[in-house]
Amino acid sequence: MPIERTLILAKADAVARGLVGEILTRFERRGFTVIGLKLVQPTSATAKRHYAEHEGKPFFDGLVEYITCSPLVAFVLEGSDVIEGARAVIGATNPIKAAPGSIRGDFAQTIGRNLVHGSDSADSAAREIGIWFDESELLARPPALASWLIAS
Ligand code: D4T
Repeated sequence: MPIERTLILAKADAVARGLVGEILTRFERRGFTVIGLKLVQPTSATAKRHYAEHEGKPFFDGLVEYITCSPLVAFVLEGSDVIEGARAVIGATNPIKAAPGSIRGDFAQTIGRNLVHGSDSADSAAREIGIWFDESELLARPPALASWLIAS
């Protein structure tokens, strides 16, 4: 079980609907640790960089408009297999197919307003964390405390 980091975005609709606390709680209850957190108004350039793999697709412009329309909350989670684990907490990309009990399955309806982003691989996580955070903004828990928390 590797200790990993992943980038989570609680997007514009999560902030507007007052769901940021609920979303953070879901990850914390699962045992993942928040090591960086900020409220950000994304620029179009940042949004395009984040979603670069989707450039040219029919939904790209709407996606950029959605995540730049108001502030979002970006955070970095650390924990055992957190990349896959956080994706499970978030649920399927299309909320209508997301399992009840997941964030999207409980709070979202449409793919164009799916509330949360979570990195989908170690490479994506490293790239995306670098877009939204400076390394100096990430405050890892000391390893002894991290293992004590997981063991409890
Ligand atoms: P994000 O990036 O929001 O966590 O979503 P996923 O990682 O779960 O899914 P993704 O990269 O395939 O899609 C990115 C983003 O684009 C929106 N989208 C996607 C859309 O509006 N229409 C579509 O047909 C697809 C495939 C939703 C998520």
